[in-house]
Amino acid sequence: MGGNSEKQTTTTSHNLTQTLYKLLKLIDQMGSDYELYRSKLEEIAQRYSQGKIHLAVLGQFKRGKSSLLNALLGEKLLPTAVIPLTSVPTYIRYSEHPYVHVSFEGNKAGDTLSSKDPQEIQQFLSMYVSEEANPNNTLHVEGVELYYDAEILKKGVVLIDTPGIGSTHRHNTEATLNFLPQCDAALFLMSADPPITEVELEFLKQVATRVNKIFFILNKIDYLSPEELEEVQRFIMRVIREKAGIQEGIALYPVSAKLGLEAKCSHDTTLLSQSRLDYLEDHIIRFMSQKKEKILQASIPRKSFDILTDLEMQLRLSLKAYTMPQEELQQKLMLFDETIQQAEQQKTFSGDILAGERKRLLELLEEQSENLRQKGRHYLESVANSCLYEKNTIDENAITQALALAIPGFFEHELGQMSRFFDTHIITITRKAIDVAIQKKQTYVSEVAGQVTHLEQLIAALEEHKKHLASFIRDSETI
Ligand SMILES: Nc1nc2c(ncn2[C@@H]2O[C@H](COP(=O)(O)OP(=O)(O)OP(=O)(O)O)[C@@H](O)[C@H]2O)c(=O)[nH]1
Ligand SMILES: [Mg+2]
Repeated sequence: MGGNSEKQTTTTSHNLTQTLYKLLKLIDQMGSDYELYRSKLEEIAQRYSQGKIHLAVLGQFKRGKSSLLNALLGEKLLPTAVIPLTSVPTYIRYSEHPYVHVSFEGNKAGDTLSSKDPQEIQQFLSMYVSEEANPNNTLHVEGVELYYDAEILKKGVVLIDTPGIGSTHRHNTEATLNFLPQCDAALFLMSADPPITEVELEFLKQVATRVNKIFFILNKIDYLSPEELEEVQRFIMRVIREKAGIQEGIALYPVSAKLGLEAKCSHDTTLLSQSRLDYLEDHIIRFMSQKKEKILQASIPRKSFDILTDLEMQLRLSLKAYTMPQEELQQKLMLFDETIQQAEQQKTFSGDILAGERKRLLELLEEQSENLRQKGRHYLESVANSCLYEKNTIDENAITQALALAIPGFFEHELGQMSRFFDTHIITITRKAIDVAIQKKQTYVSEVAGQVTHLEQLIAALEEHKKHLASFIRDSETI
């Protein structure tokens, strides 16, 4: 049984890696407009191949999220306080040699501290992740990473401290909601003061739709007597089931982060077991070594699916932008064809089309007038000469009469010829202008049609990949 299930996990893992790889290649074809989706998917694919799971501590402000992480890490590293504090998510990853790296939006160079001293690390972190020093992230911090040596981090777990929700600092709630898509599993922190609020419940519902595995934690149990603890636990479990609608896989872990940290720092095993931190920690570590791959196999397709849904929407918007003008263009083209037909019938054309040819026509007219002038002079000279020589007379009256007789016939003939010349010429240049316009429009239409087909093919391919990812999501076991 165990062997079969292991084999199945390996096959799923191979198939999922292949699917993600193919998807990245597909997005590569889409160009720089879709770079954001590519980088998100690449980050997910990379995390999957490295087996890194994102385990975030989530909850209302002041429930003791940063304190619990300190207790798990065994040192007071993350800043904690009685007022709303954490304003930027902090990623905690494994490294034998501790250091902190802060990156900023834009081109600003990052800030790094290499130190083994917990106090120094805490002071450095305070400058960037605390509401007091960096309110509403005015320092434009993009990411904070703490590299540390702790048992839990060695299992490929990336712990994440998040800003608390529901405080008067709305941006902290927003920062955490925006962060949810990056979260594979969560430690959902509550405490007894008060047990669970409306805001917390709404937040929990959102977390449950996004995150595949939730560990429910009741912190600050040092405030409670054993009877009170029992009562609070029963109350919270009921609310989770009845009000949040979560039925499966619920376990509530009571803990005192405060006592846990104290116990670890003073190596007091009695206090440690009293804090119940050891139980929680063992459980998370055991769970991660047994089920990490399964959580990732459920979480990664889900996150990729969400990215593809956003990407598909973007592609559909671009498609709409192309098809709308195409319809308009087809209509315009039809109108244009009609206009050409009318123009052909009338053999007269709009001033617009001829605007470019006007200068050439004027030159042609000048040329034709000069020809006519010369031709007229020669003809009239020949009429006068024939009077002089043939009739052998220099009778001025006779010459004038001969010229008067010849002039109307000559001009009638020449003007007729000239008018035919201009008619043919105008038709030729207009046809040329129309042909160029038609050609231009048709090239554009076929370019747009090409883009539309390309986008339609991309959307169809995306839909196929989404079906594939949906089958991974369906096949993933309840964890
Ligand atoms: N008595 C008691 N106090 C605790 C415990 N855990 C945390 N606290 C106190 O609760 C207060 C809030 O702790 P934080 O760790 O800063 O809480 P947080 O959830 O990170 O707060 P935000 O970052 O503002 O959301 C601090 O004063 C802690 O000392 C606990 O187990 N017992
Ligand atoms: Mg905090």
